[in-house]
Order: sequence, then structure tokens, then C-alpha cells
Amino acid sequence: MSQPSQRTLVLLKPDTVRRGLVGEVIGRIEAKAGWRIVEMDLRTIERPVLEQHYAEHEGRPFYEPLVEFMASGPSVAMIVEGERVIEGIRALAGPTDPIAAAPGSIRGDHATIVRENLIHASDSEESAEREIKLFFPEVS
Ligand code: IDP
Ligand code: MG
Repeated sequence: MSQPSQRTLVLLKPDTVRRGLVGEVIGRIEAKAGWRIVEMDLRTIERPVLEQHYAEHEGRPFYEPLVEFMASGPSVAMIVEGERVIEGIRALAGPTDPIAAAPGSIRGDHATIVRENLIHASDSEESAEREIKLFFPEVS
């Protein structure tokens, strides 16, 4: 029996758009059998949305530069649906620190700076539900 399909919120951060890596990252997601991009757009994320999105990190030294970076240009926001897609896209991305991320992962292949690590993907079903509501209120 297969598990019920999941949905996750993915952001291709401003560094991915600036560096022309959108196709490279989306290609890895599309290559996974059965996963589907069901919503997608290019948008400059407003600060209040970023503050809600990263509320768990408020007060940490990296918080303010992170919010500034995330507001610095357009990102690609999407909802991806499919079998175990929450865990799966986190695995494709690799760990937060791109130097520790294994070659073969998105962060491991393309990033060096912790802040500019190309991609956000929801880390649990609860986060996915909250983040989808925040970024795509009309579809949730
Ligand atoms: P995640 O994106 O892998 O879930 P989180 O710990 O939730 O990682 O952190 C959110 C984002 O904040 C990271 O993706 C990265 O852009 C940035 N970040 C996290 N830790 C640091 C740090 O120590 N220095 C600089 N930026 C950081
Ligand atoms: Mg996180």
C-alpha cells in the first residue's frame, strides 16, 4: 500500500534565480518519478512574509542578514506534491551548511555560503501546511 501523497513548500532563493540555476534545480525535482509541481511563480517575497516564515530563527545572529538576503530579489515559490516529497526534497537539497552537504545534493554541488544555500523546503508535515498557507493562501 502506498502512503498518501504529501505536499511541500519549496523556495528557490534569490541566489538560485540570480545565478541562473532555476532550471538545474527544478530538473532534479522533475526527474523524481511521480512528483508534480502543482503551483509555481516568480516573486520578490515581502518582508512580513519572511518574518513569519523564519519566525523560529528570530533573535539568532544570522536572522537579519537572512531576511535581507531573502528580500533582495525574486525567488521561485512552488508547491510540489508526491510520495514522501517532504523528506525527499530535503534529501535532494542536502544539509543547511553547503560545505557539509554531500556532492550530488543541490547544496553540495552548487553552494559554499550557509546563508546562500539555494533552496528552502518544508521540514515536516506541520511546517508544510503552515508554509503553504503563508505562500499560497488561495490554494490551501
Ligand atoms: P534549512 O533551510 O536547512 O531548514 P534552517 O536551520 O531552518 O535551515 O535555517 C534557515 C536558513 O537560514 C538556512 O537555509 C540558511 O539560509 C540560513 N542559516 C541557517 N543557519 C545559518 C548560519 O549559521 N549562518 C548563516 N545563515 C544561516
Ligand atoms: Mg528550516
